[in-house]
Amino acid sequence: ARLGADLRQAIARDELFLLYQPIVELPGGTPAGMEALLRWRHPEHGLISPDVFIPLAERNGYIVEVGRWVLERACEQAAAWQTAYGQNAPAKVSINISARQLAEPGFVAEVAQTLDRTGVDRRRLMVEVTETAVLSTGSAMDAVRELHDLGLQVALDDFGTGSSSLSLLVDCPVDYLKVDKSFVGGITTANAQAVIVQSLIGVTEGLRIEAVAEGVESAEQAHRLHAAGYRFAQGYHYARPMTADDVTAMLDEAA
Ligand code: G
Ligand code: G
Ligand code: MN
Ligand code: NA
Repeated sequence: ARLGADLRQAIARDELFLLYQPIVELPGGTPAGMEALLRWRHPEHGLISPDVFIPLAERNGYIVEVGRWVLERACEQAAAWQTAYGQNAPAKVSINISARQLAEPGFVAEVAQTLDRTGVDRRRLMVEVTETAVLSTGSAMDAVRELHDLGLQVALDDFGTGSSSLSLLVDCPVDYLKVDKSFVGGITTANAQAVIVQSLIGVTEGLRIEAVAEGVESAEQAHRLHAAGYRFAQGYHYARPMTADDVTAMLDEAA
C-alpha cells in the first residue's frame, strides 16, 4: 500500500524516467526502432522494476496517469529524433500500452492530440499491446483498431504467452508480431520452442506482418533467427535499455 501511495507522487517528484531499447534489423543489427521502457527510481528503495509497479498501477488505476506521462515523454523524444535525423531516421519509438489505458474513453483522441502537439509523424509511433490487454475488455480491440486507422503501427507484444494467440491475429490489426523471449530462448535447442519460433515465420509471412524476436542474447540465436526468416530482433546481444542521450550518441556515431 505504501508503494502505491508513493507511486502517486512519483511523477510530481520526477522519479520516473524512460530508457530505450533498440529494435534492430537482421542480420546487420542496424537500429530500426526504439522501445520506451519505464523505470522508477524510488527515493528509499532505489530502482523498482516495472514488473512490480506496473501491475500495482493497474490495480489502483494510476496507470492512466503514468501511461499519459510515458506517451508525452516518448513523443517528445520521438519528435527530437525526427528533427535530428529526418524522415528516414532509424529511431521509430514504441510504447507499451496497458489494458486500462486501452479501456479508457478518450485514450485514442489523447494519442492523436499528443502526436499533433509534438509534431511526430503517426507512422513513427508504435504501440505495443499484449494479447491479454487486447482481450481484457470489450472496447480494447476497438481502441487498437482506431489507433491503427490513425496510421500508428501496432505490435503484439509477448506473443505466445497469452491464451488465444492465433485467433487474435484474425481480428486485430497487427503490423509487428513480437515473439516472446521465452520462445526465442529455445531457438538453439531441440525443444518445442524452436519449432514454434520457426513456424511463426510462416504465419507472419502469410499475414504480411513483420516478426520481431525478443530477448535475443547471443550471436548463435541471432544467426538461427535470421536463418528462420526473422527480419527484426531485440535483446541484450544488441543493446540493453539505455538513456535517450546514449541512443542519440549511438545514432550520431553510426551516421
Ligand atoms: O523493461 P522491463 O523488461 O523490465 O519491463 C518489464 C515489463 O514492464 C514488460 O512487460 C514491459 O512491457 C513493461 N513495461 C515497461 N515499460 C512500460 C510502460 O511504459 N507501460 C507499460 N504499460 N508497461 C511497461
Ligand atoms: O514485455 P516486454 O517485451 O515489453 O518487456 C521487455 C522486457 O524484457 C524489458 O524489461 C527488458 O528490459 C527485457 N529484456 C530486453 N532484452 C532482453 C534480453 O535479451 N534478455 C532478457 N532476459 N530480458 C530482456
Ligand atoms: Mn514491449
Ligand atoms: Na515482450
